[in-house]
Amino acid sequence: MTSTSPAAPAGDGAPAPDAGTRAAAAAAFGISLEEYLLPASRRIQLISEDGNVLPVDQQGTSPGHEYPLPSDEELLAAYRHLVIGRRVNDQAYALVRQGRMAVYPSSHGQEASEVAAAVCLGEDDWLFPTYRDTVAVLARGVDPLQVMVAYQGTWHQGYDPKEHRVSVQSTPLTTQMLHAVGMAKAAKLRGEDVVTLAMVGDGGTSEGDFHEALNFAAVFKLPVVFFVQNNKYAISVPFAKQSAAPSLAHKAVGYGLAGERVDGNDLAALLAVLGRAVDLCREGKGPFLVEADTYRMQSHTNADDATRYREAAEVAEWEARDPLRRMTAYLTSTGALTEELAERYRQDADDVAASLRDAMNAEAELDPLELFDHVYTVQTPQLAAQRAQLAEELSRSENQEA
Ligand SMILES: Cc1ncc(C[n+]2csc(CCOP(=O)(O)OP(=O)(O)O)c2C)c(N)n1
Ligand SMILES: [Mg+2]
Repeated sequence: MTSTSPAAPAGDGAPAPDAGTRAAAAAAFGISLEEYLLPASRRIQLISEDGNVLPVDQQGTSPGHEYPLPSDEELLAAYRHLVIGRRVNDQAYALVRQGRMAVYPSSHGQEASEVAAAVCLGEDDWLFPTYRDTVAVLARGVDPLQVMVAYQGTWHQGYDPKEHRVSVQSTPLTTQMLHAVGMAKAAKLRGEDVVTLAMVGDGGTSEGDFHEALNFAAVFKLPVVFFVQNNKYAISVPFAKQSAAPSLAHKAVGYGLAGERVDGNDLAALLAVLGRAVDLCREGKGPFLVEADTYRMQSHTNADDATRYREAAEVAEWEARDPLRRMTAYLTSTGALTEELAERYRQDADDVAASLRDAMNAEAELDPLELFDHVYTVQTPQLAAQRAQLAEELSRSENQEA
């Protein structure tokens, strides 16, 4: 991702004091610190809902908040992950209905936000996803089978966080934001060039951890991008009951970090905004808060029934803003997405879905005693007794079957 920062205004040639700070970033953009910290007055959107580039005066940009359109090449690479993500979500829903997976938090409608969060990072950067963000984890290159193991109800996450620099998908809300801050602080102390990106939902911004993470990151000028997917619901709680702030991106200024709001269903705008946020963090001008304006099209998980707390008309309104259809229309219109390429991506998505199906349909060989294995380095007497009791019960039932 190339930096979109304009060159610093011509000066006397002397380096600005504390050149890595947010004040230096504001000066380089030719705007005040407050203008740098506050989001642009409207959310950033580059591509219309029917797949056309918006006229510049409708993109929501303002001086210092300008975002060039990413190249077709960048968009195509990310688009492939959108196609796979949509297919994986459908497959996971089927597997839950068949009793092969315990649960799946839907990503349908949020794929552009999820994919952009993963692809805006460099190889050495770290992603901190939530339970919702499977598509982001996949876009980071983690093996789909390893990702899905967690939703089968096994005790482990399935993938090695260090291999792909992707933390475990956090279910306790917002804890991952503090982990991302801690990782960034450690990297800074070691002099390593690492940016961390923490994903969080609109509901998660009401947790105390959100406050602590933003404050600590801003005070210590850490290279962290906080990425809020405002999908308008926290299970059944609508956004109107979550926050009275003008936007979640506005929460940044109070902590002294920069915020921006972006159309969370516009892949191009997301890549531009998140890409710039990552670049600025890398230059020492972070941290950064980005709010994606998106929508959870399906229920919270398969265990939830969204028709009990929201209207079909609202869902239909968001259907028209679908991120996948929008990018298909745009890339087809530029000629970048040929029918042949589209077919290849569909085939890639079908292959991932088929391998998931095969793996999940195989009867897992589970050892119930494994439950006790990795809880303590030295097992407590109580656990040892419980393990012995279970072992005895299992051998009794095996003898009865024999
Ligand atoms: C600390 C904590 N409190 C409560 C929960 C229960 N819980 C699970 S998901 C959820 C809603 C989260 O909504 P949001 O942050 O908007 O994320 P979304 O599910 O919409 O992606 C809640 C309250 C939890 N997992 N962790
Ligand atoms: Mg939400």
